[in-house]
Amino acid sequence: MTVFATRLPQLQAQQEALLARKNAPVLPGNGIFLRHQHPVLTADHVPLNWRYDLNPQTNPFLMERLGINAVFNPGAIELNGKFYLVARVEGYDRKSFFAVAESDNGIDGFRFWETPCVIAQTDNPDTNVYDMRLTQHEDGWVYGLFCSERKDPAAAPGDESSAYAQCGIVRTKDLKSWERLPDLKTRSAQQRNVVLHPEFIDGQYALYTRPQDSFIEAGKGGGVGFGLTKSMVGAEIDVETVIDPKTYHTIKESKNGQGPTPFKTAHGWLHVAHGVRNTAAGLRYVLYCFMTSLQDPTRVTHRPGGYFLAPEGAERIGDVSNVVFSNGMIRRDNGEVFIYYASSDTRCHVLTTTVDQLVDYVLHTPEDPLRSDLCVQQRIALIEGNKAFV
Ligand code: M1P
Repeated sequence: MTVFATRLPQLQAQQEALLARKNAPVLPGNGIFLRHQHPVLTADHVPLNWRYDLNPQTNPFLMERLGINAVFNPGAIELNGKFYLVARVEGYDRKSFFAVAESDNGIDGFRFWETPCVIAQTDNPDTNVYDMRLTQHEDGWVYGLFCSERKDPAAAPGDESSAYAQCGIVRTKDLKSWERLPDLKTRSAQQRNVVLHPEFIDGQYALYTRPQDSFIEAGKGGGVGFGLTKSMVGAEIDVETVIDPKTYHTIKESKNGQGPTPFKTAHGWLHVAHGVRNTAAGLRYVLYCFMTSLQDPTRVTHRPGGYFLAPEGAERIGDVSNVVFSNGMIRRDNGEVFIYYASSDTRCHVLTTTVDQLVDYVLHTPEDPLRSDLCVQQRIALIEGNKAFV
């Protein structure tokens, strides 16, 4: 038996077992959401024919010639009863691209479609694309807003690291053909984490932005911004207002950014975002929530203190360790909410919860009082209130 003939059934059996693996919630959870036992998508879920040359003549050792490093930061949408993730798939060459994976229940059984998404280029080709946010807009299109990264044209000679991030835009009706629109224009030096609001505001398209000074550092920028544009074809934001700023000695003291598309509740728009702080071990990314007013989406009405989700256990380790990041969330008609998140820029997971739980969490969790002595008072009030019950 040749090496090729021995290895192929092994690889196929291993992958089929992974794809068929059932997921289950980790009980009892924290009352806010349930984590699940297994990641929903990993590099090992990527079809073998995207990674291996399956011709025994040209690849007798069945080498993985175009390896996949990570699958993370997926956009998410439910369409016609199916669940779709548009994942960031990153090759060994560090370039990422988008690919759709489909599941019947949103919890397990995700399988990639036959080929990755083909995204047309603008006049200025993207070097790298990532972190697509999908928004089913009331204009009838599904928009995908993503980060388009290119080498910083102002980089000094010899500087091969400085990058320039802007917001790329595509739209689709079926997740199969993607119409590329011109990149978003804003007055900010760099843009990442741009998300389209699902409804018109004052007859215009509303976008959450994240203005920042340089590729990694938010600098004078940072915070979740908000701006309006008349059209998504040649989208341009003139006035960008920071509605949720980064804040000293909190989970978002270095930078923050809107996560998935927010969804509407009776009490306001419910947002999941990421907050970043710097530590001796590097940047730490966590998720947090906030709510904005239905009448004025630039007004934050509720800010539960602290993080909503932090990396735990095996989630803490990966390509960029100590990171959880989310840009995909599905609010189902039956009130369930699935939040997709990636851990350490390596793999994708799901959290399940409900609109009722998230609203209760956001409305009734106390705000960060921003000082230790006030945190002690907050905790003593909780202990005192509990005396009748313990
Ligand atoms: O490596 C962690 C994350 O870093 C970036 O997040 P931000 O835009 O807030 O700096 C993004 O590149 C994201 O993809 C990545 O997960």
